[in-house]
Amino acid sequence: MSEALSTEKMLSLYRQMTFIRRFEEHVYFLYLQGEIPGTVHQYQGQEAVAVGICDYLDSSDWITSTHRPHGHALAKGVKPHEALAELYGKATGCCAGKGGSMHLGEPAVGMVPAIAIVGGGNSVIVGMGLAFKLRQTGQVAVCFFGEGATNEGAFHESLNFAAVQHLPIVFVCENNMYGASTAYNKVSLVENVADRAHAYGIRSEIVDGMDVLAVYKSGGEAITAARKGEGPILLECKTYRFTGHSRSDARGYRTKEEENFWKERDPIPRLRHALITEIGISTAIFDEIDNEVKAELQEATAFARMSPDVTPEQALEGVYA
Ligand SMILES: Cc1ncc(C[n+]2csc(CCOP(=O)(O)OP(=O)(O)O)c2C)c(N)n1
Repeated sequence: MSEALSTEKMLSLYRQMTFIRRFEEHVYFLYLQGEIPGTVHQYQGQEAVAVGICDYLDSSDWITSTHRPHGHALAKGVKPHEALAELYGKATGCCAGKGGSMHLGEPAVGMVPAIAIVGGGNSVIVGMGLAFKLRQTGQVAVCFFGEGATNEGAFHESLNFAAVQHLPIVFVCENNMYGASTAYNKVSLVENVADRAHAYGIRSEIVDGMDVLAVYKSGGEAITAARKGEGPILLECKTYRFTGHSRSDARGYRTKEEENFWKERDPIPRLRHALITEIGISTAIFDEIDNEVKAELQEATAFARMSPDVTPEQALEGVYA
């Protein structure tokens, strides 16, 4: 366990991961109840990545996200009740009910509404990084993407452009091993995404994405370096999604043994265990966190349910052509 982090900070990371886990479980329940329309791509298992990275960012820094954005949004500071209202398609949602799950985001907290086109955020991030560099604001741009995006042209073009321009960008690949049902090792002979960075002359690192303290440490170093003009940097966080890709995924492309292997590395019990055994945190603290999270989710659900639907007139607001 990292000795540099305060107990307070570690408990905060634990709370954030727990919140995202419970939020996702609750969203799945609401989705099965038919309360949330469309489909959802869930983040259970990957919480350490969003939390470890976003906790280090300033509110003026920006992120881009993917079709799997709930964890990124909550970690970057989108308010849970506005995120949930967005999933319901309500007018009080963070995108006024027009984005839904796959376009969750909130410019006010530094998150471009998520882009569901695989590799889409990789293109947008270079424009953002270039603007930060030209304006000399000291802001950093973080691009979250899956390993599936690394065979898109946009991934390569954006890495190259960001590299030659020395942009303040951290590319965070969440390698959960599968792009939908396709295993990464079936579509790439390069074992690690991190190795691909060398082709563009930039730094990269492989990080244990199931360990929030490791992500926080490596993410913090990368963000600090990017802020000093030493970007871009690529982090490959090795992680696993505990659920299927989206709805109706029976997960026939992976074995129970493999799933169990990764569940044993679940970042939440892992940090909890370390806090209890190495710092002596009482289990009562975790019960307290669980109760607070549950209450916050109940309030958010009540808010979303009571919120008004988007009217036909509102649906036309923000349409430019
Ligand atoms: C350009 C493009 N091609 C295909 C899709 C359909 N699609 C949505 S998610 C996905 C898999 C993406 O895998 P990865 O990037 O590894 O992210 P993960 O789902 O593992 O988080 C695919 C193929 C898409 N949205 N965009």
